[in-house]
Amino acid sequence: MSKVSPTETERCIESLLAVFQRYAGREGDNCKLSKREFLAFMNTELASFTKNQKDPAVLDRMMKKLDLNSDGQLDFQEFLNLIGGIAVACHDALLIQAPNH
Ligand SMILES: [Ca+2]
Repeated sequence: MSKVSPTETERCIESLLAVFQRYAGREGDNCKLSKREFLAFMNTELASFTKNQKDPAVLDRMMKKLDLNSDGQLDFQEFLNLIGGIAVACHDALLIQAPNH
């Protein structure tokens, strides 16, 4: 009997969970991203974004803004706010490129 294969959306969610766990599991609390884990994530997974940032304090400010409960770490909800924000920015950029759609 073959298992029902996951949908595209389910695979996206699984991927986000897997990526979060991979970076959060590097040190300390494996359910939260420390500052170093956040920087590793940004510089590896979102390198196309980070390499265009001339100001090294940008990531510091992002981390502070994302850390809603100010515990110095990003939990999965806070991480999803980052992903959601980037997804919205990408979506907006697509709308600017194709104003008739
Ligand atoms: Ca936090």
